[in-house]
Order: sequence, then C-alpha cells, then structure tokens
Amino acid sequence: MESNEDLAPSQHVITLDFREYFEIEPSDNCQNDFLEIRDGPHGYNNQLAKLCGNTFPSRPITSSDRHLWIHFQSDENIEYRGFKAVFQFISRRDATTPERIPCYINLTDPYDGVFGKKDIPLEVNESAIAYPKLHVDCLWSITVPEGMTIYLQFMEFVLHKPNDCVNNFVQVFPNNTDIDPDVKTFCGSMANTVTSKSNQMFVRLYYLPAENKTTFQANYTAFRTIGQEAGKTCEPSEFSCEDTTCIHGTLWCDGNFNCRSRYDEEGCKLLTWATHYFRRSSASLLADTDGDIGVIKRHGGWTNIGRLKDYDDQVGKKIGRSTNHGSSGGSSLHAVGIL
Ligand SMILES: [Ca+2]
Ligand SMILES: [Ca+2]
Repeated sequence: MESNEDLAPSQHVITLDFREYFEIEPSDNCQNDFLEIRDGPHGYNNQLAKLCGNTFPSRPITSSDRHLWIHFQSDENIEYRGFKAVFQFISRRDATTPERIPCYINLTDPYDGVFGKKDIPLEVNESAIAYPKLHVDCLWSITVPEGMTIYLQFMEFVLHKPNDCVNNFVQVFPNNTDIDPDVKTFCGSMANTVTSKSNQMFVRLYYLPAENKTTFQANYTAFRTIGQEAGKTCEPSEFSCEDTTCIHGTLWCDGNFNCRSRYDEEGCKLLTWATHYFRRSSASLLADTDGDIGVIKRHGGWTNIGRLKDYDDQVGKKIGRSTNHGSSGGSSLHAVGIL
C-alpha cells in the first residue's frame, strides 16, 4: 500500500498519462486491487478515478490545481503486473478557475482552544469574494501533548443549506485525513461532539462562498484518561472530570465546558468571587473582601485538610490549597466560594 502526492509549480496543473502497460487485478468496483487518484493534496479530495483491470484509462487525468493524490492498493491475493504512468506539469493558462489559495490553520494550544470560520486567512476570504462559485476548502489541524486525546464540541454550526452535503459541510477526522472510516461529516442542522483517537485531530470546512451564512465555531479540550484501578488519580496540575479523565487545572470554572461530564463548570455559577488559579496575594484579597466561602470544591490537586488550615489561619477563611503549579514556582490556590 502506497500513497503519494505530486505538487506542481505555481500556476500549473498536473496531467497523468498511462503508458506501455496497465494491468491491475480486475474485481467488482475495483475492491481488491486498485489505483485511486484524487484532485488535491489529501485523501478526502474529489475522486478523479478508481482504476483496475486491463483497459488503459481512455484519456490523461488532469488536476484542477497544483496537487494530485495517488494511492495504489493491492490485497494479499493475485498480483498483476501493475502500471506505468508519466506526469507532467502544464501551464494553467487556459484554466477557467484561479489557483486555489491554501487554507491551513494549525492549532497548538496544548490544553484547549476555540476556532472556527473567523480564522480563515484574509487572502482566502478575498478570493472567496472574487470567486463566489469556487468552494472554500480549509483544514484545521489540532495537536495536543503526547498521551492526551482531544474532545471537540461545536458551539456554533450554521450551514446555509442544511441538507446539502455536497457543497456545504464540516468534516472531522479523528485520526488522519486519508479515507478514514471514522470520518464524521456534518451537513445537517447540528454537529455532534467528536473524540480523537490520538493527540491529533483534523477539522475541515468546505463551502460555497455564495452561501455566506455557512459558519462554525468549535472548542477543543485535551484530556488524559486514567485507568479505573484504585489509586489512579489526576496529577496535581490537573482537574478530575470524575469520569476517569483529567483536564488541565486552569480549565476549572473558566466559563467553558471542557469535561465531557461538564463537571468542570458545575456549581461555578454560584460564585461571586472565584478563580480557578490564584496565588497567596489573591487569597489575602479574597479575605479582604470579607467573603464567607461557603463552598469548597475538592480538586485532584488538593493535599489534605491539615495543610488547608494554614490558609484558614492566614486569611481567616476556608480556602483550598493545591500543590505547586506550572513553572512560576509559587504556590497557587484553588478555591470556589460564595460571598
Ligand atoms: Ca490482488
Ligand atoms: Ca472549563
């Protein structure tokens, strides 16, 4: 099994011409052995051909842009001679559409992030205005630290034609951008949550600029799964979602749902003065406001009540203390209260 990608110079397209022999095991729908060619750099781009058998493709295959995606697959049985093809880069002088401007957005915030149509680069939007009948095709790539997986939720999802899965859709690739059996295509009136298979995930927006109401906004959260065995707990810097998953501690009561259980925002609306991440000076500030902290939320990072007492004495209030956080070196506090 092999995949390859050809890239033509700017203002060129690619033609692929078969020569001398073409012998790929014939089968219904070319399901056993086949050569697949797609019009673009990815396995999800439009299929130009899926070939097998002994008949030469009748004419050269031409890309509409600078990329062709070529994939040959053979199964374990019956092997034919194969094929030979020649590719050429030809000027797109006569092309009816302009060269597509690449639209790739990398998201690398390690613990969470919000993204959507607003991230599309200016030059892509300008091209969309100039050519409203040319699809916009953008890909967001999300990468979180090794060992973590990604939980994706849509906050906004509007397609101009809700049931048009050809011209307007959002796709989520929980694994890679090849033809992935796990790919989720959303083209109705709502988009479900998706969980990645690894520390990477891809989200694609494909729409006709003429349908300018199409938009989406989503957020992602990196989470770590811990075993169910007794004694497995989240790290001090993490918050426990109470469902054997852990998210980063800064996501607790930050106004966004990050746990799949939504536990990280539970009870937070009771707060009139609260922070998920503050320091000794902030603890004093909390005391100075003469607040009566009625709720203390237990947190994976808390140590024990004995250590909490230090803080009771210091600020006269009940405040939860976690162990050191992050690289700042200072002690940080996790407290939730009601004034
Ligand atoms: Ca075969
Ligand atoms: Ca949160």
